[in-house]
Amino acid sequence: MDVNITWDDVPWLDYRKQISEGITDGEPVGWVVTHERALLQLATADGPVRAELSGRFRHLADLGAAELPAVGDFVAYRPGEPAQIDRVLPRKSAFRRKEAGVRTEAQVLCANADLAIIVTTAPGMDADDPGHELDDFSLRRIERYTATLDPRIRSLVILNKCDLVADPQAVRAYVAAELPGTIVVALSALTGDGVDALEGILEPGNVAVMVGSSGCGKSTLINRLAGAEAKTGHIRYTDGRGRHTTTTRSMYRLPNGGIVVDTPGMREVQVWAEDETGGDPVAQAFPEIAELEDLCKFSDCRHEHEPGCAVKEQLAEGSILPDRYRSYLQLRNAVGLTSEMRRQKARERGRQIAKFSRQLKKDRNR
Ligand SMILES: Nc1nc2c(ncn2[C@@H]2O[C@H](COP(=O)(O)OP(=O)(O)OP(=O)(O)O)[C@@H](O)[C@H]2O)c(=O)[nH]1
Ligand SMILES: [Mg+2]
Ligand SMILES: [Zn+2]
Repeated sequence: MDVNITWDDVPWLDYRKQISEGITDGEPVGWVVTHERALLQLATADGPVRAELSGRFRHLADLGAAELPAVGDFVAYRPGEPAQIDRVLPRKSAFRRKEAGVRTEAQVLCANADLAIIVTTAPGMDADDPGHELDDFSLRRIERYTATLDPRIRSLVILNKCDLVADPQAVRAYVAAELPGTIVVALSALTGDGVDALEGILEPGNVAVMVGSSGCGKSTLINRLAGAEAKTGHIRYTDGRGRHTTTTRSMYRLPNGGIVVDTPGMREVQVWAEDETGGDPVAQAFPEIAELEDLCKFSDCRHEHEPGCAVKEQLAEGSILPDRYRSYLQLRNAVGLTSEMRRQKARERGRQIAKFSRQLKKDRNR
């Protein structure tokens, strides 16, 4: 696991400006730069450190009372070989994903990121059928990505493989019009065309996490951005079809000091409920709808059959796209369902944690 990040690259001061609680002065702190199963690699003021979770932390995590550290997390550790991680310091943001299936828990993919880069293959366009959706491309999938984002993380969409489309700027304009409020960049990771637009967005000290389906070109783009600085090749293997697939999450420092996290491709994005910030990720993914909500007659308007609904009015007038409206309702309802499942799970977990603390107390008094 060779990663080109040293403590000098770590945005610790920036983090401390935003997070002041839950940190003990003098306690050794590391930044998780990569992990392979239970073994984590930290960048620390004392150089690279190999670390694992302490037994107590692992137990709390098993109970669901603590979230496992992810790439980008600051952790407090006890030196050793390997060092022991006792806790994760408060996060300024968390990029989570929920696996397809019935689990109600989401996994943290990257912590403390400033920017999420949603990569997708550019849609094919032809004169008869503008917006014809080719293989990997789906507007609705992009909405699902933005609707699961922590509101504290900015996002942008990359249409990659533009060397394969006739008119990248027309494709970009089409996608931007279909996704109001979304920043869309068209480029080719292979030829490098359009990549400079992205370089201006990745600021020194900022952490960007790259997400998207397998094969959309995330690793190729990171290689392109990193130039001679890093090669993502060492975290790839070739599958039976000769493809290189990323299997771990790792971060790379770019020549300008920006940091990018590569992630394995996701097969499907599941929406789920997460409101630790009190924000509404679904509303955030549909700004043109959210900004009308205050104008509805009823403050709890669901924009379905209520009279005086400003959203339905704009829909009738054509300033809200029908597909966007449908997608918004669908995502909102899906999030409502997972929220209910999560509440049930949380009650169950509360009981288990109470039992664990009683046991700890009993052991101590013995
Ligand atoms: N034509 C073209 N091919 C590209 C471009 N970017 C990536 N590719 C190709 O697409 C394939 C997949 O690229 P990767 O960078 O491995 O994709 P990935 O998103 O990292 O995939 P996972 O690691 O599986 O999630 C490779 O064969 C790349 O050469 C591009 O801009 N244009
Ligand atoms: Mg990859
Ligand atoms: Zn309404």
